[in-house]
Amino acid sequence: MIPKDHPRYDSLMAREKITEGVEKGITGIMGLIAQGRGEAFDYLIGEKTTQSALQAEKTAAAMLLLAEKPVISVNGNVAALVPSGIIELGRIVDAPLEVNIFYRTEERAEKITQHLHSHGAARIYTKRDAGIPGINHERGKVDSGGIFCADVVLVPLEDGDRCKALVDMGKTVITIDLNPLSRTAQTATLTIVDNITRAIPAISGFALELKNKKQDELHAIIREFDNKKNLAESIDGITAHLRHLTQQSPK
Ligand code: PTJ
Repeated sequence: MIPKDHPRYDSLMAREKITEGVEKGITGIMGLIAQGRGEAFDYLIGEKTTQSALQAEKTAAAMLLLAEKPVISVNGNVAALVPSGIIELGRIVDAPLEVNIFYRTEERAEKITQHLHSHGAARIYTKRDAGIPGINHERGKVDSGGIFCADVVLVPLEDGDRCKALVDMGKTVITIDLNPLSRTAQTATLTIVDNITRAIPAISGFALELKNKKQDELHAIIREFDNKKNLAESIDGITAHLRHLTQQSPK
């Protein structure tokens, strides 16, 4: 049992959820490595949502609200870390979920689907009857009624090839990735450099705030956002945080 006042409570809880996910057969073993990499970047960021991430989260909410056919892609790490959060976000922006995993086994895909249903998910795309052009591995197979025909796709903790292929299909691709240098972060239409455990509730919060705004206002938020500039600010944020830490450390 991790005490709530432990200075790294959130990070340790995330570890527990991921290891529990592996034990239940929801999260792949590679998910542990991905989590470790994410943790390292979160440490560099300062384990908090930065101003640039908040800007990206608000823009993501506007994009999802304006979408005609938004879909949220769920993999083994996402299902373990934020099952209720993505279901709630899907409900607010009217986006069904689609289970799409990189290290695919039918058994794990089915367990993730059941896990999401047990948390209250209503609509989950599970068919794999369409292919993303240019992606030959398992993750290229998607639901013809889901990701394949979506106009806006939220793909957190994604692999670079598929992110690029979805952008090449003309979709608006939103990703959440703690590593601002990853291929996914660099190729998505909109990159949120934040921990998914903080990003999903933040996007939901903005979506609730923006839900009743006029479409023009939502378009203006998207127009004003520059992903390249925001990514550069995220990298600058890491440098500034490290400088702050070195200035604080005893000489
Ligand atoms: O369940 P599967 O088979 O689809 O596999 C999922 C993983 C995540 C294992 C798979 O997609 C993978 O190997 O991903 P990568 O290539 O390791 O990329 C994951 C990215 O997500 C890395 O850049 C990490 O820094 C980042 N990341 C990891 N944990 C978090 C994160 N970003 C935000 N929040 C996190 N908690």
